[in-house]
Amino acid sequence: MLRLLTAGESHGRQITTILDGLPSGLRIDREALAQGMARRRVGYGRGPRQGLETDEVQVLSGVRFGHTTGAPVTLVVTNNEAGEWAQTLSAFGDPEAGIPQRISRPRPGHADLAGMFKYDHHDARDVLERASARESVGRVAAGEILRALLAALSVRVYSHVIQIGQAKADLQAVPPEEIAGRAEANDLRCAAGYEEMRREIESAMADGDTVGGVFEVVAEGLPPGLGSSMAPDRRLDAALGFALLSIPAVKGVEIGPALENAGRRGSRVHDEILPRPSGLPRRTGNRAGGLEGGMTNGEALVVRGAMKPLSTLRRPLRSIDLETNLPMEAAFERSDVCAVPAAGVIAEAVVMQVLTDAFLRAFSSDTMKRLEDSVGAYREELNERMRRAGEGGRK
Ligand code: EPS
Repeated sequence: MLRLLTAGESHGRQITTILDGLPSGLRIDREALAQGMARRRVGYGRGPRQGLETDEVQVLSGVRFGHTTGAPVTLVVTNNEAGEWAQTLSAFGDPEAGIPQRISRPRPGHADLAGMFKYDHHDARDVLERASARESVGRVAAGEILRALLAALSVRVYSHVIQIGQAKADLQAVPPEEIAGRAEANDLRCAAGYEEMRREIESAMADGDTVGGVFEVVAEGLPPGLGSSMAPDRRLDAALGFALLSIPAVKGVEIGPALENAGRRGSRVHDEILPRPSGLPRRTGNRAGGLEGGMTNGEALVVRGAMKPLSTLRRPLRSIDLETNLPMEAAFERSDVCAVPAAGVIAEAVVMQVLTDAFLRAFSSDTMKRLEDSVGAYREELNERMRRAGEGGRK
């Protein structure tokens, strides 16, 4: 229903995003868009690049006087350093003219080696410019537009970091309603365990190393029934897995506490269903992470992503030079020590893409007004059903 395409090199002139399939009449707030972009640059342990970029989004099509028209939306984020890279990444320039040395020593863990083989490149630059997580700036820009759409449907999406290296957030003492606010207030985007996580980054930094971690994305206010159990490719779990694994360096996805659930008995995992005097039934917990049978179940959606440590190391690992086949240290360029906080923000964007798509499949609408009305009517239908059931039970 929703189509999204990004283009642009990490150090090229710009990252361009085209988002197609949005209903008309969605209000886009320029200030909210800018604030959303700023959240991705936050993060202790990020490299110098984040201080150089402002990530200002230019909206070049599909929005008129602050509202979507129904046409494809084009979003452009320019790179502030593009001038310095103009010759290196020139479309038609002379390849010998003052261009830095070719990168022929692939970094273990990066796309360099497989990409150079696959595309027959002799300079890893031709691979890494697109493998770079800079691309995610475009998806976050699109995500901020989708955040407005979901907010109009009473859905709120946030994220927080739950682990960096060996340091895990102990959330036992944190009231769930405080998690988002706490995460927003620090540069690791975590709701607990800040000092321990920061020490993990400092220690990796001191060693010329990198560190990964785990983030959690939460979506509240979803009605039951988004996604489907009727066909494997319509399961929302599958779409979420695909989306999260499309973020560079994300190697694992968990729906709710799935790994912990795998080691428990069913009676200790499944959230019992209890009646409420009005409205949808109450659940005794949310160990399902808000998904049952490939569909939202009306509880908060909780998905986690595990990010491997970044593969550009200041103290490089062993590699080879692909031009000579001799052992060499891997190439190094300035890089980040930890990007887990940013990955959480990117994950919000891709989750919002999946959720918007699921809404549009269930309530296909050309205008925001019709979409809001249809979703509202569906929510009302469910409440009415439970009210009638309650009347039947009391007879
Ligand atoms: C990245 C390497 C770094 C990061 C970059 C992703 O860039 P550079 O090599 O230019 O310093 O800063 O992330 C971003 C630019 C961004 O906006 O997130 C990589 O190799 O993936």
